[in-house]
Amino acid sequence: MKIRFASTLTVAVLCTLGAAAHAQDTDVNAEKARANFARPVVLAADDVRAFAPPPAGFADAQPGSAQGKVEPFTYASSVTGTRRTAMVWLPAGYDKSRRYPVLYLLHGIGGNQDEWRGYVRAPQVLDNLLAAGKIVPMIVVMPNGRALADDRSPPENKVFTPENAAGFARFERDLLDSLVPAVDAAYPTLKDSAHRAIGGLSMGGGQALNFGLGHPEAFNWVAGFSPAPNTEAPAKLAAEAAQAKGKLKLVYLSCGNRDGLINVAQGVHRQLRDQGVAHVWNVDGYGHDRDSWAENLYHYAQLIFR
Ligand code: FER
Repeated sequence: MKIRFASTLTVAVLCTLGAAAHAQDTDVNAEKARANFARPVVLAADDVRAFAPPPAGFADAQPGSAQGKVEPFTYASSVTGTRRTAMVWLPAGYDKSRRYPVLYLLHGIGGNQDEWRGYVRAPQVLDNLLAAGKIVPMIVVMPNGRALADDRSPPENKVFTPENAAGFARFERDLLDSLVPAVDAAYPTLKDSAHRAIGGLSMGGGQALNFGLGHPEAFNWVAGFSPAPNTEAPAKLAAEAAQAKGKLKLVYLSCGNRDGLINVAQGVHRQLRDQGVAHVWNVDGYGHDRDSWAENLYHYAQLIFR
């Protein structure tokens, strides 16, 4: 009896530790997600805009802006054993004899490699910025961040499931071991961490913070836009960021002040602040939607690779 109790306790403790480390994998369901989105927003004095809003039309195709090219890129994933597809934006004037820094943009829980392109209109934002001379010419990779053999966007009733969320956690190794090396082999990239940035929206914001701050040897520019509850514990992320201080060039955090998930970003911001890690903290007036993500891409893209 005693032994049995002890082993049950051990199992319980191990399970608890496991759940804490991977809360995002095991603890996901639609009811919980609804409750998270419905949380009341409580704003502090420093939860304010860091930038003036972009000019009207910044995310629309403009007659004066040369367009980059968006193409599919497939690579072999060591995580899923399948070939997976990312979308790649190549800047207007792309020249294979030059070398470019690379920004990786990660999508949300229901999205795929088309979300940044189609829903957020990232190519239009980037085309306009480049035409205005406001960004460094760069290559932008928009992967599928759901590292599952079937990585299609799930039907609505399967979005908030442990299986779908687990694919987002598994993407860490896919990104580091398969995608980044494949991109660096196929495109004329600058292959050091000072020339590699990561950013993501919502579930992808959590991934970008988790993977980026955990791997300063891979990414020196890190952004979470409206990061979701898959975000690791803020104290852990801030400690990683503090440790990476010499390498990290920018930590960028944003959220809308009408987004029920803002407590996630606020938690990370406050830990970064309290642990003395300089960062951008931009709270705009939007909800959990493309308006916030397009604007924050506009701001973040101008700051990287400088
Ligand atoms: C949750 C609420 C939202 C959650 C994830 C999300 C993992 C992600 C939203 C998105 O990517 O848009 O409780 O749990």
